[in-house]
Amino acid sequence: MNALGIALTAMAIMTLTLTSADSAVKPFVETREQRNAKMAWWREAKFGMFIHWGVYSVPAGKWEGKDVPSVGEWIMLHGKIPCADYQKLPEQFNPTKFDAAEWVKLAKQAGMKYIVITSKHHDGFAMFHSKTDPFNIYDATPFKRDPLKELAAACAKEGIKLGFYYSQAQDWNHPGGAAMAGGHWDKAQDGDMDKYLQDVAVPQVKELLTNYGPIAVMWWDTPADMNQQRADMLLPLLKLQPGIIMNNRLGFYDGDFGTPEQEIPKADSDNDWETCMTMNDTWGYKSTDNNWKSTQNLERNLIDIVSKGGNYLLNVGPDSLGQIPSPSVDRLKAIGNWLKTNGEAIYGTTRAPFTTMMFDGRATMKDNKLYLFVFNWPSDEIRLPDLRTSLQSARYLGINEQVDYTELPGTEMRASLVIAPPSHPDPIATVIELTYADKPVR
Ligand code: FHN
Repeated sequence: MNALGIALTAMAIMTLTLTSADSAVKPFVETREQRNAKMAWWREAKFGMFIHWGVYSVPAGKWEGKDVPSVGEWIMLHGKIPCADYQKLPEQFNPTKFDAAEWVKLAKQAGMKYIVITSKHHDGFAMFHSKTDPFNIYDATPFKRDPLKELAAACAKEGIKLGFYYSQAQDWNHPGGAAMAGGHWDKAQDGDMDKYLQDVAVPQVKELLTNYGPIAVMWWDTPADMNQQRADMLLPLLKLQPGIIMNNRLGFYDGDFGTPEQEIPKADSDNDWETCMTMNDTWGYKSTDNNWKSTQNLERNLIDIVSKGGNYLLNVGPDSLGQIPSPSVDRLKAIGNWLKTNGEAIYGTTRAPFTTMMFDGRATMKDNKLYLFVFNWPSDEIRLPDLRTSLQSARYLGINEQVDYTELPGTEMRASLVIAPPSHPDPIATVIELTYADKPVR
């Protein structure tokens, strides 16, 4: 499939994902207080690590010596690889460099508060010791370990919340898995979807929500051919994890949060949403994909997303030895370093009382404080709109200088603020903390 075909495929997936999963049918009966209590940690966390890791990291984007133009985890479909050939891959999958503690330590160093990892992607290969089906990393590879078990233990030890991604509808190696974006290409894939759900998806999700300790997020994906009857086969399993939250991609039902992908929506509601994004162009590892976004781009994406009330789920795609690519590691460490001195302007904040920025930057709010993130300073000053409260103090986070500001006269309770540029602005973003007499409102 050429690049256009891939783009159209992705569009089709996204349309299906965002429309079919964005129904208004609420999956749970809960009070506002119950919902707020359930979402509290997630709204505070703001920043998570997405991990796309699977047997597709073995071919890493190439098949029979040729590049397969697609994201790494879609190589089987775009390469139209026969099931029997793909099912030989686990013999070569022995990620001896995998170290769960190292991955969790990196997430913490990056300032990430939760991890969502692919437990089973569309290729149907389970990255855990599934008793449901031997097409899994424990039974089918020389590795003979359960990386999700090891990751769950490392997350519990370090206080990082753990979520599982599960492809509940698309499954290219089990008969009856939904056919999307080019459908089935191998007779072995033909079968009944309800039987696939009953025999594979339901028991595997049950294993995931039973055998790995506290699971904080269920991250469903591509709800192809899902309907209420099929969603109702899976939804009750969440009762195994009291307090768990789920995204909006189960199918038929809405979810606890929206999932804009590779994009940052405008800030137009107080709904919960999470942008998921790659650091290069692929979710699953591809040896040829070195189109890495800059640290500044990634950091400013985090600031932009949080200023609009969202979470950022930033992806890493480990290789077939279990190593996170070094360009990802370098970027995550740099982002974490910036968050060390500026994180209080990110974690636990909400949208500021104005969305139109009068300067090249963003703003967040927490209680009686406003945080301004100035990306590029104008030559003279930045201005803030009038706010119904009085400014008590101003300071830079991460810059050892006084904030030079003037309050211009306005109505008795409303004044606009002019702030002169510092001598050494932060190249990612200069953060100014403004403390007011009470919560700043327009
Ligand atoms: O098809 C998948 C894709 O491989 C990747 O997992 C993304 C991540 O959100 N979800 C689907 C495309 O929307």
